[in-house]
Amino acid sequence: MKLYVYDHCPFCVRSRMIFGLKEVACEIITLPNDDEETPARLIGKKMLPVLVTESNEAMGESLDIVKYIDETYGSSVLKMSDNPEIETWMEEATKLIYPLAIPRWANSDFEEFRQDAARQYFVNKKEAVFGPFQRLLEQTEIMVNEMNVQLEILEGLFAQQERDSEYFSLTDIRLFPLLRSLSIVKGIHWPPQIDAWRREMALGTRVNLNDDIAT
Ligand SMILES: N[C@@H](CCC(=O)N[C@@H](CS)C(=O)NCC(=O)O)C(=O)O
Repeated sequence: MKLYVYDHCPFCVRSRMIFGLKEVACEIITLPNDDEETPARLIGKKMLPVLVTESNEAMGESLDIVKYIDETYGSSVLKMSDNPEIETWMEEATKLIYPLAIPRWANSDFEEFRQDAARQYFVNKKEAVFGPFQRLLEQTEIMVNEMNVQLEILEGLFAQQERDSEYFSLTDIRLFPLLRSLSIVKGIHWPPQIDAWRREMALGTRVNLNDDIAT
C-alpha cells in the first residue's frame, strides 16, 4: 500500500495514525506541495491524503482511509465513542491553531516544501485565505495566550474522559493531528494530561510531534 501525504497536513496525520496504531505496513510518500498532477490522476482533485490499496484502488478522505484500514486489517482499534465536548472544543480551537501553525509550516523544512516553487505555491494559496503571514506572525503572542486558555479547558475535558490504552475513538483521530499541528508553535503550555497523551500517541501512532522545530 502507498499513502500520499504532506508532512504538515493534519488530515494526512489522521491517516498515518491508523497504520502506526495497528502496525500495518505502508509506504508513506510525501509529495511536493505543488504537485497537482499526482493527486488529480489518483482521485480527480488536488487533495491529500490519498491511499492506494493493495488492490490498487485510490481512496481519498482521511477518515475513510482510517475506517478502511481499521476494518480491513486485524481487529478494530476504533471501539471508543466520540466525545461531543472535545469535538466542540476542536471546532473553536482550529480557529487559533491554523493561523498559528500555517506560517510556521511555510517556513519549515518539511519535505513537501523542499523546492522553492512548492513552498511558494503553499504561501500563495494560504495567504489568499488567511492573509499575509507577517500579520499572522505578529499576532502570535495574543493567539498563544488564548490557545493556552483553551488548552486548560481541554485538560478539564480530558480529566472527565474514560480512556483505554488499547482502543481509540474518531475524536482521538481528529484531536491528535491538531495538537501535533500546534506543537510547531513556541510558548504553548501543555497541561500535564494532554502533554502525556500527545506524547503517548506520538509513540503509538509513530507520527512525530514538532516540538523540536517549534518557533
Ligand atoms: N476532507 C479531506 C480534507 C483534506 C485536505 O484538506 N487536505 C489538504 C492538505 S491539509 C489539501 O490537500 N489541500 C489542497 C492543497 O494543499 O493544495 C480529508 O479529510 O481528507
